[in-house]
Amino acid sequence: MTRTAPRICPLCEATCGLSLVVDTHGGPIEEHAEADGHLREHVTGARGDADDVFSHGYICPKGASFPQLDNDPDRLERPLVTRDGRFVEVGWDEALDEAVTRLRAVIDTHGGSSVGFYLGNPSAHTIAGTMYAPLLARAIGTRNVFSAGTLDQMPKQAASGYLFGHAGTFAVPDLDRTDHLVIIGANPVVSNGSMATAANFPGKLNALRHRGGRLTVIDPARTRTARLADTHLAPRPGTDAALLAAIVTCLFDEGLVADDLGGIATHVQGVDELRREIGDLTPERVAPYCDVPAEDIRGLARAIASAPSAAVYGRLGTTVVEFGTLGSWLIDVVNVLTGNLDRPGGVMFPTAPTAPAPRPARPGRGFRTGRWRSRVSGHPEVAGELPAVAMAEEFETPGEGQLRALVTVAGNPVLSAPNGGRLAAALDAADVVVCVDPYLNETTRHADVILPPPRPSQSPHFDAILNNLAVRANARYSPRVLPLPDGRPDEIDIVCRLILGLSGAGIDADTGLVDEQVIAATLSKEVTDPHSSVAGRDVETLVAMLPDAPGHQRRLDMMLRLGAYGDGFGAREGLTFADVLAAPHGIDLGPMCPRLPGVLRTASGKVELAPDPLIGDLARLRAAVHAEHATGDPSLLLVGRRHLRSNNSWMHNLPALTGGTNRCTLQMHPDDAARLGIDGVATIRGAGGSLTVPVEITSDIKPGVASVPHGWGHDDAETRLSVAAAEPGVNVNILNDGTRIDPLSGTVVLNGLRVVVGPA
Ligand SMILES: Nc1nc2c(c(=O)[nH]1)N[C@H]1C(S)=C(S)[C@@H](COP(=O)(O)OP(=O)(O)OC[C@H]3O[C@@H](n4cnc5c(=O)[nH]c(N)nc54)[C@H](O)[C@@H]3O)O[C@H]1N2
Ligand SMILES: Nc1nc2c(c(=O)[nH]1)N[C@H]1C(S)=C(S)[C@@H](COP(=O)(O)OP(=O)(O)OC[C@H]3O[C@@H](n4cnc5c(=O)[nH]c(N)nc54)[C@H](O)[C@@H]3O)O[C@H]1N2
Ligand code: SF4
Ligand SMILES: [Mo]
Repeated sequence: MTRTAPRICPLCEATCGLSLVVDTHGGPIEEHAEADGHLREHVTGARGDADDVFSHGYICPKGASFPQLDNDPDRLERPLVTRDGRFVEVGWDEALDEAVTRLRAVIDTHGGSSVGFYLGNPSAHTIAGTMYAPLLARAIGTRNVFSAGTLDQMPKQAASGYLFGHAGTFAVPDLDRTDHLVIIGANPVVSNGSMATAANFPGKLNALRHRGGRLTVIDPARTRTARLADTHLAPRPGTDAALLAAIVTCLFDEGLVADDLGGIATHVQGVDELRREIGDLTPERVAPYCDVPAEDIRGLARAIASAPSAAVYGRLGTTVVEFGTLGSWLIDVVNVLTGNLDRPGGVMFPTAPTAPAPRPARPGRGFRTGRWRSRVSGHPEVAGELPAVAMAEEFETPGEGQLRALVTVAGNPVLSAPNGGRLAAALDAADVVVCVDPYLNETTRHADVILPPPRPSQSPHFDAILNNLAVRANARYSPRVLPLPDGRPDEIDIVCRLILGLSGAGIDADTGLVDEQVIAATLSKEVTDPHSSVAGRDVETLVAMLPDAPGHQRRLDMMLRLGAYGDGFGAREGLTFADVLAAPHGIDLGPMCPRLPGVLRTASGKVELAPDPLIGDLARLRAAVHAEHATGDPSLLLVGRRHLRSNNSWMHNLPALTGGTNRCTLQMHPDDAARLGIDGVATIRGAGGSLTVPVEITSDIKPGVASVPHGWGHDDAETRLSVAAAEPGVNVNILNDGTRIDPLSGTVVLNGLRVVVGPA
């Protein structure tokens, strides 16, 4: 017998609705279940949910592999702790108690900041990661907070912070209505989009073409996305900030700046200063550096300016690069100057149903970095985080404030970050490492305690973060599809019990206490805000209106009711959590709407187009543009790539996703291969180390560029990834010594790194 159940896919930012097929006879899946006396139901299939209001049935190979992920025999079911240098399975109370006692001991002796906290990518896709993990960092009491953000989007956060006043306020391309989409350094046909939550990105690109719109792709590789483009420009990696600066100078010089900035000029300041400061970075000046003809840059500037609407969108090719924050800033500068900020078809600010309801415009405190600094290299804090690549040195370097312990939630920095070997050694030497993670992998194998979350099917789901990036507002909640076995904490419970343990309440305290504190604090603030829908009301009365339900649902109800579409706790018609729960395929809340000026929190209350730190960093860009470029340089510039059947470092263990074209190879142009005498296998050397990799020769890669995917290198015998180990690949991040950082965001350079390639 089978039944089906809707479940939002947690495997990428597209948040597709899946329809899971559940075998209700129970499965022989793994021995533990039998030992526990559970004959469990299990998930046997996943289809796209045709009724899902956001994804309308779309699914990709990763989503289709949900059952294999859920049933993966290598997934940890019980906590592991080290005893005499080996991992042993223990019960939940013992593992949690050990984690808390050992972390407490470090905190009591050396202070909260001696414990580091690393939050990895999948945390953006879980309730535990979005609504609870930040509270765990606070309970530890540490300023040594790290995340995959400084391997990814932090430059975009910093740029958005300077432009709009808050590092979480993002302008997202209005994919469904734009007339000209310009994609820079992203491959959404494969990645399914990032920092722009849209299900069926490939379908949206096709729809753009069908309605007569234009697609421009800027990428040194002719990716699957580039193949759909009307125009494909292939710049030298790392040079996009210069190319964008040249578009800006061209807009100014050719009088292409939109009248009244498309109607938002009163909300923008700094246009004249920008024009002055961007100066000589003209298309002709940057063309040799970018290796893109000046006429192509001018042509693009004109095309963006003349389109009825246009949206410039950048991702990893524009962030994990030397000028990541400058590039992210200039993307939105082009959007502003061409009149495309905050208008349909341009880039707009989404309104998530759980975000606080929009308030009237008011100047904010603005965005600044460096409220504290990393101890060893003095990196400034950015959006509350220090660079992930600084973790190893913070462990290695003795002295006051040295890192002695680490808590990770959903991260694999030993593979995903440069310096993996150094970090691994540091973790082995640490007093204690606690990982909340379902796998014994390259990072968690250095832990003292591993606390595995249950299967995705046993976890509820709500996208509290990704809704802030959605091209169409929606509210969707997935309850657990399979029940949790007795005594098995879910990830919310695991994180809450760590919080309660560290805060002194004890690991056995009611986990709902964590939520009640957040609820009380949030509502106490709301009732004193004259612009809140609950201004002046009594907190206890409001709390009493929340459902008698698990803590996360009570919080979601509060957030929804206070949000833009909420009922204001009965003050108006609107959403409650009960409405969302009653709509298993979700509630569509419509397209993005204009949000200026209310969304701004800069000190001026305007979009600040020429912030000092960015203007200041132009000197570094100018120096790179003007530097002499040696001809005949034997080195190549390394870039990354993604594959439809890969997900960073952690899905190579699913048979359905491995093999075929999903291989860890070095892709390079035939001219380079001939010049360097390479055939079959190559050796790559970078500042951090060297690797031997199979080569794929393809004219889809620009000459002078080498493309190698990340997340491979599963050859550590101490891990438990039996499928991945059979085809381990190599860890490309070994090549990177992690010393090149975008100074404004603390983000390490992963794309555009110089490497030397030769025959193996
Ligand atoms: N299937 C799959 N989907 C994923 C992931 C995955 O691993 N697999 N990972 C998820 C994650 S964590 C993220 S952050 C997103 C990333 O989403 P994307 O950014 O869309 O993914 P990438 O494939 O890294 O695309 C980056 C592109 O930038 C190009 N590039 C590299 N350097 C430069 C440069 O200097 N300039 C320009 N213009 N282009 C450059 C590369 O050739 C590549 O095509 O994908 C998410 N989705
Ligand atoms: N060279 C190079 N390096 C890169 C990139 C690149 O393009 N090139 N991309 C970078 C990017 S964009 C990113 S986002 C980072 C990713 O960096 P990380 O987030 O550090 O690494 P992931 O590979 O995503 O590993 C995710 C971890 O989460 C665990 N996990 C999976 N599901 C869950 C869950 O539900 N709960 C918990 N608690 N754990 C879970 C997995 O077992 C795994 O250990 O890598 C970066 N590294
Ligand atoms: S695109 Fe694929 S991985 Fe991403 S949410 Fe949809 S089904 Fe899941
Ligand atoms: Mo990412």
